[in-house]
Amino acid sequence: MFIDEVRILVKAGDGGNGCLAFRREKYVPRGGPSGGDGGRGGDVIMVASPHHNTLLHFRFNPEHKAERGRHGEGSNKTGRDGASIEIDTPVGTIVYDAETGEQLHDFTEPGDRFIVAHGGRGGRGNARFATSTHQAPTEHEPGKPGEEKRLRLELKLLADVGLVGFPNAGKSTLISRISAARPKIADYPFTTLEPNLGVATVDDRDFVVADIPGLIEGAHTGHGLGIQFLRHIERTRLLAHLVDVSEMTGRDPVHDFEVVMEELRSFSEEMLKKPMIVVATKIDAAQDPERVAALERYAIERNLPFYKISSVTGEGIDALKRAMADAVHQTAKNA
Ligand SMILES: Nc1nc2c(ncn2[C@@H]2O[C@H](COP(=O)(O)OP(=O)(O)OP(=O)(O)O)[C@@H](O)[C@H]2O)c(=O)[nH]1
Ligand SMILES: [Mg+2]
Repeated sequence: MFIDEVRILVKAGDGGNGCLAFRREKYVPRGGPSGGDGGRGGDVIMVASPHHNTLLHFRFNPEHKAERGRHGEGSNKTGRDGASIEIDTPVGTIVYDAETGEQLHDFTEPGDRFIVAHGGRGGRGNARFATSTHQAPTEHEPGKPGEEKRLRLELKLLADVGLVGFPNAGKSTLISRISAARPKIADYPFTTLEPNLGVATVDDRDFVVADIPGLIEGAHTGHGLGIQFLRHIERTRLLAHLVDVSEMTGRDPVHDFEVVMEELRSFSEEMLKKPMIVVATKIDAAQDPERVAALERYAIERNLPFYKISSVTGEGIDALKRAMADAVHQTAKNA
């Protein structure tokens, strides 16, 4: 299951109350005020963790509360501060206040920390109110409540490679060949309704691949599944554009390629600036070599790397995987 949005409740610790007390000592008839301050409530801090890729753990644990501050005590004892809690969230999480819709933070780097709810201040004890003219104060404050917020967390998938192409182009089949992802695969369009993520490994280099729904002509006007799902690959470093070159499509591969490019453009110009690898798929089922050759020429004219694969026979898969890893790590270095 792919999860990219979750709601959680965070509650920082309340401040401890200030204390009302007077010294009582054996040989001192009238002691002075000695009520200590309450401790601060703990904060709720979110931390970007490189070890989390999804918001799934929040589904099982939607409430996070920090400890309250202890109350002040007599003999001028300040209450202990409440402990803060840290909650891990994947890099790429954007935090919104669920009530106002305001964006509070965008976690872009591992280790990035942000206080989502501040602990309440402790109340002052009566000792703090003593002055030369006011020697037996009875004033003391309650602790301030800790902040409580409903948050909406949104995670844009931090995939490195986005697979784009027509429905049925073989995107899900490819991700199942190069990663442990096991998405639904079928010979009808729009099999994939939700993005699938897979981790591919070449030698010791990992990269995350996102398999998304197919695009068709007019997707930006709502045809098929629309284009909104493209936001899941907005931050990828590389696009692999899959074009079915078999006769089964009944369409021209070069035309398919252009249609998808147009849909990408209508989502955002940035999409077209991403490095792209052109992948001719289902070459085992392509009878007419000219269909493959035409696409290859088209790619070469545009300086786009070209690969041909069959997910059935395995032909070309390793070379493509290696090219993806190289491109991902190359753009990582340049970034
Ligand atoms: N002959 C052949 N068939 C393939 C190959 N790759 C995928 N297929 C078949 O093509 C059909 C569509 O494959 P999918 O992987 O579901 O295609 P998709 O691009 O994910 O499709 P959507 O999710 O609908 O966008 C399935 O019946 C696959 O078995 C291939 O290399 N050769
Ligand atoms: Mg699919």
